Amino acid sequence: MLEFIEVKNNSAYAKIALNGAQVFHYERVGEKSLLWLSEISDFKEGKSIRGGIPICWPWFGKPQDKTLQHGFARTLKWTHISTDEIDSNTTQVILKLQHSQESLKLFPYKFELALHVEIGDGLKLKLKTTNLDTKTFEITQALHTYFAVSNIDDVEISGLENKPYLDALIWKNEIQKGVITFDKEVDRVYQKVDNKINIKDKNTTLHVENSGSSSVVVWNPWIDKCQRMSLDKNDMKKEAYKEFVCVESANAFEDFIVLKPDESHTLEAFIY
Ligand code: TA6
Repeated sequence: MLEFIEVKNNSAYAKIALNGAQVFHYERVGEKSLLWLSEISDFKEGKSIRGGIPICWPWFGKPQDKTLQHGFARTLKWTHISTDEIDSNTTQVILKLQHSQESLKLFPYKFELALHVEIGDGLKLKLKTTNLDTKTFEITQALHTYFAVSNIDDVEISGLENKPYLDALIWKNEIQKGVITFDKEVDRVYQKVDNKINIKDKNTTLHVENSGSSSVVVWNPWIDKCQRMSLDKNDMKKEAYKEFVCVESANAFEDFIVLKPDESHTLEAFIY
């Protein structure tokens, strides 16, 4: 079992694994968790939990290296820095990760990552990257959020109408026409997004507001890919595609971030 931080306050109950600084449970009082979590996910060091909010860093979607396609931040153990009540309804947890012999082999730069998680009526994540090196580096990144849904057939995502996106299934640039619904595999990187995204489920609508990011990734594996992943990774059931949709706050592909020595960048997602 992984070491994790538990937070319970007047507004919500959350759990954050030190492995990958991964928020994997967030439920507001009287509700179920907003985050989907695979019933058969592994909970072991060095592997990302299937569900919650994996942190993709220092790259997102590096196609040539499938095992590390979303970087290494989500599989390394972070340090718990602090847990503080910032008001009667909100708790802030801070975790950090710095370069190591292991990371330097994969990403040859000194860095500090700090994740601030605010747990209250909403869930806010701030991922701050600081360049501690003497050389400039660039990153892509994503807060790869798995939202629990009643049934993917009933889900409708709005706020991305008319936005350009890269269809990662066919590597083709398209423009979003109307709201997004699901009747097949969807794997899209929307660009130039600076507005609220709405995730409408049967009886509820969630909102995601980002800052320090202009990419939003929308993903559902649908039947065939879910089956392949279930067999290949054995961390989610074949029918899991019905239970979640990923709406990821990102800086992906052409929305990469360049940091000179001592510069920082913060990617923020607010879910409510
Ligand atoms: O964000 C969408 C995506 O890049 C999909 O293509 C799929 O690979 C998903 O991430 C999950 O990737 P993972 O490495 O966590 O299995």
